[in-house]
Amino acid sequence: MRQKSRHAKITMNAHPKDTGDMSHKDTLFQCEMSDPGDFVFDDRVVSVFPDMINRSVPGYGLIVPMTGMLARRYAQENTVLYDLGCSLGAVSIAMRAAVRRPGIKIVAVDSSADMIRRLKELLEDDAALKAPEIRAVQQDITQTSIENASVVVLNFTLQFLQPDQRNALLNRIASGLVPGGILILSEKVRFQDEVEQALQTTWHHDFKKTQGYSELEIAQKRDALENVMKPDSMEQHRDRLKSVGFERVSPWFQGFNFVSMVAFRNSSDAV
Ligand code: GEK
Repeated sequence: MRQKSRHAKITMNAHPKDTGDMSHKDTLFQCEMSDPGDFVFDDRVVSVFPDMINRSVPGYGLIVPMTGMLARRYAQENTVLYDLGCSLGAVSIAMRAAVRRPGIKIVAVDSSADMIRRLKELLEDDAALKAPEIRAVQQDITQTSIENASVVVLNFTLQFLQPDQRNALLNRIASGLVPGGILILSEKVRFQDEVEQALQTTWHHDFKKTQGYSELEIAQKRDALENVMKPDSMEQHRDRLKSVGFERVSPWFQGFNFVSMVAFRNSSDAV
């Protein structure tokens, strides 16, 4: 059943005021390092996270509020909305602002203790918007039980799981969705065609340069992410989603090598 009430205003600011005031400019990879090490979501990253993700992921500032808008359409009364790999809760906050259904619960999960600690502080400070409650949980999403879900969001998180863990998570998400429920999956993708891969990577680096990152910062961040973030191709995403029972996969956004898609259990739910 679709909502008939008038639409809530959907903010285009991916991190509304509640995450903005403590966020600093990302300068983590500015100094030359002999070995940048593996990227970790620790306190240093938390303090610059909104700036970092907005300047690194083309379209992030659009994807977050549009995820709220999609959640508004597909959220069902007395169900749970999951934000898996929530970081500072931008998607949860966008869903809370957009969704108008009775009995909704929002569960925001992240394995980083620093992220969850900061998210809890932000939610406590946030006196104006209390309902529905956002439950912030520190947990590895491979362990999260997904039950009675109408909307599950993986916003740039699946890519951080070991490739052999991705199928099992998507399987559990598919099983935990109520009829008519959806998965919103946003990922950095790689391209099977080498020329396309080179082209999109160049354009992404150009984007980062327009955002003020230097060649050194781009190179050092790329090295730090190399072992921890392993993007799949669109073909792999489609095949894996189909194999766990999502009949329809509808991409709705692409900004260079960053893609967002909606996956439906039943094609008939899509219209
Ligand atoms: C946003 N969705 O702002 N279990 C739980 N969390 C994890 C795991 C795991 N196994 N692996 C990584 N993470 C957010 C942005 S950021 C994307 C997501 C990025 C968490 C990790 O701690 C981090 O907070 C998040 O996934 C990825 O819309 O930084 O490119």
